[in-house]
Order: sequence, then C-alpha cells, then structure tokens
Amino acid sequence: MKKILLLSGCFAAFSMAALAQEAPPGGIAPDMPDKFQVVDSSFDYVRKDVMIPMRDGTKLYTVILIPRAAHDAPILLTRTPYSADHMVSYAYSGHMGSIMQGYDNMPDVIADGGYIRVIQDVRGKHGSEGSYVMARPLHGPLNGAPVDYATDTWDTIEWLIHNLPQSNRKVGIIGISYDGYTALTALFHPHPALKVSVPMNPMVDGWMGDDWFHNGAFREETLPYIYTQDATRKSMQKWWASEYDAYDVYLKGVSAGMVGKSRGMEQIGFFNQILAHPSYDSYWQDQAMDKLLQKEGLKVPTMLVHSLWDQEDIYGAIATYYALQKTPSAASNLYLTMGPWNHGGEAKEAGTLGDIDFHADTGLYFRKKVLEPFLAHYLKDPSIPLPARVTAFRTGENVWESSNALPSPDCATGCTSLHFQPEHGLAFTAPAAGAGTQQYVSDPAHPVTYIPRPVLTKGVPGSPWAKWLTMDQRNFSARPDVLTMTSGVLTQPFTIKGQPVVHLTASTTGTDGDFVVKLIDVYPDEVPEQREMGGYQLMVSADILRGRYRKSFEHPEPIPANTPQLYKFNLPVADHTFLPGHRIMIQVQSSWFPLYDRNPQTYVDNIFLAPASAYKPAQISVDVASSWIDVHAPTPAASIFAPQKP
Ligand code: PG9
Repeated sequence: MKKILLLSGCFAAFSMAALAQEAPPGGIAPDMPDKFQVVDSSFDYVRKDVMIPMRDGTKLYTVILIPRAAHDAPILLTRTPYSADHMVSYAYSGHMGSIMQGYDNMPDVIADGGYIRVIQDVRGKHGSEGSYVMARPLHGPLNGAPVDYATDTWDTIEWLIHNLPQSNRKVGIIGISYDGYTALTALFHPHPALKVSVPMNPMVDGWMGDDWFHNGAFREETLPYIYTQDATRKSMQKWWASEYDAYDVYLKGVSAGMVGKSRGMEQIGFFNQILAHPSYDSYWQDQAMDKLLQKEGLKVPTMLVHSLWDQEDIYGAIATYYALQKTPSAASNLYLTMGPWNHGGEAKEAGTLGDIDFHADTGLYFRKKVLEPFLAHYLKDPSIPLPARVTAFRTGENVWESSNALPSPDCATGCTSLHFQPEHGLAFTAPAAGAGTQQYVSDPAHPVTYIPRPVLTKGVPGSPWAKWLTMDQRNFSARPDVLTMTSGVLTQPFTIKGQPVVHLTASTTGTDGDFVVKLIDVYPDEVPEQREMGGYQLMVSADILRGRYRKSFEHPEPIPANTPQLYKFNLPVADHTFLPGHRIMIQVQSSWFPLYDRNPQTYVDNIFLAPASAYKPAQISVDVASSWIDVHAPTPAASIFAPQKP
C-alpha cells in the first residue's frame, strides 16, 4: 500500500480509486474505507502506532514520532492516562512540532531537538489493554501483582531500544502531573538505558498536599476528575451538575461522600478507597512517592520541576526534593527548577499568570536555558554544560537565581517570625504577653469560598481555575469570618525563600475545625505602571490544616472545645520579595469551599459520612501573642516599616 501511495500522481489516483469500497449487490457503496491511509510522504516525521507487549502479556498503545532525518537520535518517552492520540493531535500538520503543542509536549525542546518522541497510554486507559488503577501503586503492600508502572516503563524501554534503529539507545522520560508521577515510577529499578527523568509538577502524595487532600482536608472539587477518569477507559463519561455554581452543588450535597454517592461513585474503586481512608494511614503512606524514593535512592539524573502557584500538585516536587536531598548519593543525581507558574505553566508561554506580570516569558527561559541543556547533556553530548542544582525564579523582583540547594523545610535556623499583633497588626517583634485574642465565627452554612461566586469548576467555560492562586484576596479580607493581620508599609525589600512555618494558637467552641492560613503581598494603593494592581492582595503561599490532625496525621483526635491548641504546619515553598511600598498580610479562615469539603466543626468519625445535623457554627479565638509564621529570611531591623500615620 505504502508503495502505491509513493507512485506518481496519476497512477496513485487510479490506485486510490481502486481502494474505495465496492457497493454490495443492490446496495450503496460506503464512503469510508476499511482503513484510511494518510499521505504522509512530505511530513518531516514518520508516525508509528504500535502495541508494545508487557511481561504479563498486556499490550500498551504507543505513538512514536520519528523525525525523518533521525540518526543516532535520543528517545523521549511520556506515559499518560490522558490519551497518546490526543497529545499528538494539536494540529493537522506534516510538521512534528505543530502536532505536539500543549500538555507535556514542548516542541521547542523536543521536536526542534531532534528527539524521537514516544507517548504511551498507561494500562487500562484509551488504546492500551489491561485494567486501570488511579496512580497505580508500585508492587508492594498495595499491589501484589508482579507488574506496575515501573515494570511497564522497563518493558517499554527494552522494546524501544531494540526496535528503533534510528535511536542512540538513550532514553529520557518526561511528563507533567500524572505523567510526572509516571516519570517518578520509572526511577524504581530503572532500565539501564534510562539516562534521565524530568517529573514536572508530579503527583507525589495525594493525602499530604497534592490532588486529593491537603493536610487531611478533602479537595471536593476533584470528584469530577475521579468520576471521568475512572468511570470509563476512554474518559467519555462526563460529570454532571444541575447547578451552574459549584458552591450550590456541594452545599446542597452536604458531604463529599454524599455528593459522590448521589452520582453512583460507589461503582468506582478509588472513590471507595478515599471514603475508607480519610486519615493518613498505610494506604496513603505506602504510596507516597517521596518516602518510597528516599528508600529506593536515585540512580538516574532527575530534574524536578515545581510551580510556585500550582493549583493541583503544589506539594510533590518539593517533598521529593527534600526527601532525596538528605542522602548524598541521591542528591548527586538531583536537580530542581521552580518558577512562577500554575500547573504545567512551564510548558507554555509564561510571561504572566492571571494579573501578575513577570515581564519576560519564564516558560521559554526554563525550556531553553535549563531543560534543553539538561536533556542534551545526558542524552546527546556530556560536554554540554549542566544547569545549576537549583534554578529558581524569585517573584516580586522577577529574577532567576541559581544555587546549590533550597533552605531546609524546618526553619531551625535563618528564619524570621512574622508575629500577630493586637488591632490586626503584623510585625517582626512579638507582642507583649496578654495581647488577647481575635475572634471570628465560622459558619458551615456560609463557608468562605476560594474564588468569588459563581464558582466555576475546572473545565467549565470561564473557570478561573488555572490562575486562582494568584487572584486578588481583597474580597476575602473584607469578610468578618476572615481574620486579617497587616504589617506597616515596607521601606526596604524583604525576601523570603523556603517553606513558611505556621504556628497558630486558637480555640474553638466546636470539637473539630479547619484552619486556612494565607501569606499575602499587599501592593501599594496605587501602582502607576499597572493601575489594576493598586491595593492587590497576592497570595505568595497558603494552605489548609484539618484540625483533627494537629497532633497526628494518622490518628485524628477531637479538639477539646474552648481550649487553645497549637496548629503547626508548613506552607508551600515561596521565593518572593515584598518590595518597598508593599505590606505583608496574613489571613486566617476556617473554610476554603468548595475546593475543600466543609468541616462540620463537630467531631464525627468520618467526615465523608457526616450527617447534615453535624454541621454547626463555631466561634474561633486566635491567641495573638502565641501566633506567628516563620519565614526563611534574615531578621531585618524594626525600622524596615514606615512610621504609621496618626
Ligand atoms: N493533577 C492531575 C492528577 C495527577 C495525578 C493524579 C490525579 C490527577 C493531573 O493534572 O494529571
């Protein structure tokens, strides 16, 4: 057939006509051939769709794009549950770069770099055979089978290096989010031909701080993802809602368990696992990739990529970095890039995020100055210089910086405290003892939203999901159930780098409760060069802790009513300069709805099953003198704040 298509125009036309279906006797000939052949001889790549056999006989659907001129070319592999076909169909074009736009594909590095591009559907999804398990745990206590994503990667690499004569038999694995998770799984008993891995915004620990929970608070708005991903092989079953505003969907639904059940989600294995494991038990611990990799060690050079405003997986890359950095042999293979991006933003044009302007395309910088040489060093030519161990973009000042390591996560040294003050103040010095309390009422019937209503969930047209972490917090500080502390105006820059550590001391009239803490950069009242930024409240780091887990993530405990308790937890890493003229703000609230499910504020065994009667208002009292946030920064002189106007 191929030969026929390459023949001269007139003969080819004659041959094509011969391919058309014949009419059955007395019937009509169908338009569609049995298999349509693309005329691809002018393309700058050759596409091969193959089913690669795994050791258990399961075959995985794999799309291979080979640059037509490829010779001794390295291979870049991505393993995905999001459809290999979809990932190479961004345009109908004979140019490899044009069809590879979007998620995971960075044509300016991959197609322009002459790589053989391989994208494979993980087992059980889209074109691949086998069964699907959400972020399939590796072989071990949660997976008794002899196959997992690590063995599937091994078997795939073995096939690729023996079946692609155009390759140099060096393979890299790269991917964002779920595909960043699969890039991490490749690091367990890695194939010797695997020379480099680039997990970008990887899902690492779904309970601690990535897709499913943050510090025990359930991310209710992931229910539609689980529904679509797990209901059918081709993700064709879409979530339904009868209300435009997701706030109404989840408020009427009462608990996340009830919302899921109302949509038949008990048919889905992973939904049942979530309902059965609300706490950080062995189900979650045994699949936390940072912990597993720390035991495994790091034998393959790996660059973790982290986004400072990652709305989906803000925990994983940094947790993995810290876990691996502890062991010198692992640290010798470890690299990190952090940039001012949302989830996957580094793969796209990234000069701005929402209203925030970085004055240069930071995505392009990462791809050309960091990723391209990193891949080329390990896959093409070891004389190409490597990037620094840590390449990080500092927001506020908008500069790239290279260093050898990130500051440690615990703030044991080199930190400064931002102390709460009476009258909603914030300062570097502790207030006198007896500074009293500041109070608010948290009412589950009127939860604080994470974005202004109508809440348009991810995927809904007009949804601000991709930029929400950078959205103005001004409307929330105006609410009586959001406690707001603000510093004076800075007269000098104040730079923080690392994970802020929250020390919040509070009591509640309830027996459970959540605490959301946001560290915010307040812009000057007027910003002449970008007027809409006047008074803007930009979150530079924020997270939630479910109060029942204040002492142990594994063993929850009720909160004793009306008794001050310490809520200590780390916020996501920040690398930010608060500029002169700006102020520092902290906001504290007890709901972040409907991204996080509501805490009933009455202790029940399993919040997924809480009855409507358990949801009660509670008065929260924050002890001012014993509440602060530690940030990684040298302590400045008190005079760094302008004198307050009388
Ligand atoms: N954040 C998505 C995800 C990763 C891993 C598990 C489930 C969801 C993603 O963007 O792939």
